[in-house]
Amino acid sequence: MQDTTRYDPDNIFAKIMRGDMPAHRVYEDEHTFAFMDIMPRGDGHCLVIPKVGARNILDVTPESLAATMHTVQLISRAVMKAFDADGVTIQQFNEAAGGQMVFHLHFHVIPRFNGVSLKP
Ligand code: DGP
Repeated sequence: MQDTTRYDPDNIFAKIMRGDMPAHRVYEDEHTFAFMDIMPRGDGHCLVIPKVGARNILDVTPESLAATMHTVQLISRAVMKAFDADGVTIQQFNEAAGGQMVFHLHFHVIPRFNGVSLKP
């Protein structure tokens, strides 16, 4: 079940989704949205978010999570192809203690190249 009281509708990603803040959008469907990370840890670093107001993975319905993961797979394949990458890293953080900075559920999709480390 989703606890909407924990969700701040004025977080940055909600604003991007509403079009109130600019972003380099790369994909959108009925349930999900993807855009380029403003502080990329490597070439082609994208973020995938659900369109529902979910704070993080602790606070999302299985249906929204499934739709989001489907888009994560689609974007992973797309960036691998677009950047001719050797692999892809998927990252996801929950709550401040877990490394989360923006409190709208998001997945990092980062193309990876043999012998190249992620930027810090
Ligand atoms: P985290 O919550 O730890 O997964 O980090 C948030 C990520 O979101 C971080 O990689 C930088 C990115 N980010 C923060 N603010 C913006 C923004 O305004 N636009 C875009 N495109 N990305 C952002």
